[in-house]
Amino acid sequence: MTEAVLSLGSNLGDRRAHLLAAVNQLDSHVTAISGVYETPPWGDTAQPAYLNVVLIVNDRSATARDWLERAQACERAEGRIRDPERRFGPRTLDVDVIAVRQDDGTPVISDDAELTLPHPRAHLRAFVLRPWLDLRPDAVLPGHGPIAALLDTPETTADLAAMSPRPDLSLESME
Ligand code: A4P
Ligand code: MG
Repeated sequence: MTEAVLSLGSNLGDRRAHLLAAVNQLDSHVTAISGVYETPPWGDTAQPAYLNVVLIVNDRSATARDWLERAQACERAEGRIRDPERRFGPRTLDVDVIAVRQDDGTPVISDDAELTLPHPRAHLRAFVLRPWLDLRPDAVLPGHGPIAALLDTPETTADLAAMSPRPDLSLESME
């Protein structure tokens, strides 16, 4: 069995609908859904604000690679178009695998470019850490430490202050 932390983001079209479609596609594997946050664009500021959410997913038989494939299937289903010229550019849906752990709690560590675990930029991103903190206040990002502490670094504090909870767009109701 593996448990994965997935980060979902959208800043094009009906943002909430794209996030909800991914939740529905992952379906019974989803064990927890964070609050939805409106977040300033990270890495490429000339684009609309994102909605971000974090999911915890579980599957008795899934490998870490299976989670990447499922994440990419969710992106494809929402018509994600990749612009090779614009790495952190706008998108209907981005699903990143942040961290995976095995049944016994051992984190999966990988430096494979196809699937790097933990996600190489997660520790710099308030839009990942803050929703994750909603679900697991004691979570630790392997190699970087407690996520609560990572939200209090020069890389994250300005983005944390600029993001806002959107309880009006909650996905919990699954509507
Ligand atoms: N890849 C390697 N490790 C992973 C992983 N742990 N999870 C590979 C997901 N993918 C992983 O991804 C590029 C390659 O990364 C894939 O071939 C995959 O095998 P991609 O989805 O094709 O491209 P991308 O998402 O455009 O690029 P990248 O570098 O992954 O961008 P990010 O890091 O996903 O950033 N601002 C806010 N506020 N909210 C956001 O959600 N998202 C991004 C995208 C930028 N700014 C944002 C947000
Ligand atoms: Mg991505």
